[in-house]
Formats: sequence, structure tokens, C-alpha cells
Amino acid sequence: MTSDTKPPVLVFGPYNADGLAELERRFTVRHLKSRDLSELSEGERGAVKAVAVAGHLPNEAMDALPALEIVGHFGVGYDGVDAGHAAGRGIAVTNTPDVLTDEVADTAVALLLMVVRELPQAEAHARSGEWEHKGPYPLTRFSLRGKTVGIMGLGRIGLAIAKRLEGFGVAIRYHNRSQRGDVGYPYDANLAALAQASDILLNVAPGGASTDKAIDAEILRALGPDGILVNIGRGSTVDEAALIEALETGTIAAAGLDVFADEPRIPERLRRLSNTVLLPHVASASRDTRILMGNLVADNLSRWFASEALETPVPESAKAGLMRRP
Ligand code: NAP
Ligand code: 8YV
Repeated sequence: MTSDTKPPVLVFGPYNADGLAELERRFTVRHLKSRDLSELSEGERGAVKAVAVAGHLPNEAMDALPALEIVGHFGVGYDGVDAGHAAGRGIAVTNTPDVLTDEVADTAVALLLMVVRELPQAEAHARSGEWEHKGPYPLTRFSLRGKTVGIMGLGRIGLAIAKRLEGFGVAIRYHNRSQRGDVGYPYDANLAALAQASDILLNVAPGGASTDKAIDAEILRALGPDGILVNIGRGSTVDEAALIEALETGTIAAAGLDVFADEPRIPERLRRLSNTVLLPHVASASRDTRILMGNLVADNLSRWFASEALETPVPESAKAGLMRRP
């Protein structure tokens, strides 16, 4: 295919370098790093049929692209794209499930262990020479032995985490809106009951309205003073002010966080706390996995332009019948 026959794709905002190279191989790419559509002429905006985005695509941007047909989202969690709004305009949305599941589950288990066994603090103790000069690192308050991990969001990633945790001998339970018929783990019909029954509450549910600030002061109280929160899902699911308060006052014991309410900003009070382990949203961030994610975005766009069935349309698009280009 020559560049004139390659379909055009607008890349909206910062985008993974390998993913961008793959898009450039298959499409005529315009990369709008600034996310500022006023950089495009009216004619250019009117010609955009496909957008690739990692993160947020405001509805106003979607609406400023009158010929838009498809949005390829780099990431499984597509809370940054209003797929219902898109469906209302006949725009398909795809995401990147499955290809990142194992990477994210590995990171979740690592983060959980980092918090429970204070591994970053112990590592700093070794690295700084304190072991030699001040003595051994203190025994940790917590261990995984005999613990119950409660998973909020037992979907693809939640189940991969549960399978890994089975190997650690912990008890596992979960809360989803609907009980799964294919797992034997105890189900809690509400989040408060899950928090109450768990030593470690691990959130891996999607962001968006249905989970917004679902982990609030009441849930943290239910988790209790020996409880630990691990959040690998979305920062929006946790009331961050309530969490900071709970960590400062001992309402819960500790937290391991990969995601935050206003990334990349992490509140100073949270960063100062010694009972937190903080990661900069890296759960899927290996080059191998990000390449698979970028390829899946490109595969979906290729299929769209070839009028083939999309590989991974989001449920809102599938429900609206937006599965292939008419
Ligand atoms: P998934 O297979 O769709 O699983 C989501 C699970 O959450 C489902 O079991 C769903 O069950 C449950 N759920 C949805 N809404 C809920 C609600 N309001 N209350 C309780 N449970 C709810 O998705 P996945 O592939 O596992 O990914 C899950 C999420 O992980 C993504 O959406 C993303 O936000 C996050 N993620 C984070 C990273 C990272 O880098 N930190 C990387 C990848 C993914 P029901 O429908 O029955 O409620
Ligand atoms: C990425 C993620 O960090 O897939 C998701 O939902 O949160 C992560 O894999 C993100 O999507 C990159 O834009």
C-alpha cells in the first residue's frame, strides 16, 4: 500500500512509541500530541474517520470530528472514552483486553507483597547501608499467612490475580455486580461485606460512574485497622481524601497504589506516608505487553477499514451493533 492508499488515522495525545510506529506502518498518521484539535483545519477535522488514543478523548473532541467512525483505545480500561456517547453517534470503540492480563496480574501480586512485607522499605534499608550501621530491618507487622484477599472486580485480570494468589495459600473472595457461575470463591453481594471479610482489599474493577469513589470512608472503616488496600484498577474508584485520612489515623494499616485520582499528580500527604507503596501506573508497562496492546489497536483499525469484524469492540459498541464498517 502506498501512503496515498493507506487509510488516515488521527493519534490523539501522547501515545506509546512502538504502537505509533505500528500505526504509521499501516496508516497515514497525523499525531496530535497537544490534543488540541484547533491545530487541524476544518477540512482536516472533517476528514478524520479513525482516532487512536491512550487515555482521555473528550466528547467535545469526538463531536468536533463529524466523519469519525471508530476510536481505538490503547488500554483495556476505556473510562476515558464515553463509549455510550460514541455509540449514540454510530462510532465504534475498541480496547485492548487479554493481551495485558498476565502482566497486570503479575504487578498486582508484586505490589501486594511489597506492601504486606514492606519490601521497598527493606530494600532502602539494605541500599543505604543501614543494615551494616544500624542493624537488621525490623520484623514486618504483616504476613500473607492466614490472610483473606478480597477482590473487587473479578474479571479477566481479577481472576488471573486470584489464580496466582491461590499459590500463596491465602483465602480469596470477591465482589462484582453479578456473581460468577464459573468460580468457587465466596461472593459478597456488596463491597462493604467484602471489605469486612477481607484482610487485604484489592481493587481491579473498571473506572467510570458505577465505581466512582466506591471505596470511601465507610468501606475503609469496614476494612479495619489491620486492613490493607491495594488499588491496581482506577484511582477514581477510591475516595483519595478519605484514604489519606484513613492511612494517617490508622483506620486502615497500609495501601499499595498503582493508580491515582489525578494522575500524574499524587497528593503530597500520600507521598509522605510511610505506610504506602506507590507505583506510577506501571501495571502493564513492559515493552513486550505494550507492543501487544499497540498491535491490537492497529489490528482493530485495519479490520474496520477492511470491513471485517472488529476483534475487541467494547460492550457498548457490540450492543449497538457497531462490529464492522458498514
Ligand atoms: P473485565 O474483565 O471487564 O473485569 C471487570 C470486572 O469488574 C468484572 O468482573 C465486573 O463484573 C466487575 N465490575 C464492573 N463494574 C463493577 C462495579 N460497579 N462494581 C463491582 N464490580 C464491577 O476487565 P479487566 O480486563 O479485568 O480490567 C479491569 C480493569 O483493570 C480495567 O477496566 C482497568 O481500569 C484496570 N486496569 C488497570 C491497569 C493498570 O495499569 N493499573 C492495567 C489494566 C487494567 P460485573 O460486570 O459483574 O460487575
Ligand atoms: C495503561 C491501563 O497504563 O489498560 C489499562 O486500562 O490502565 C494500562 O494498561 C493505559 O491504558 C495506557 O494508556
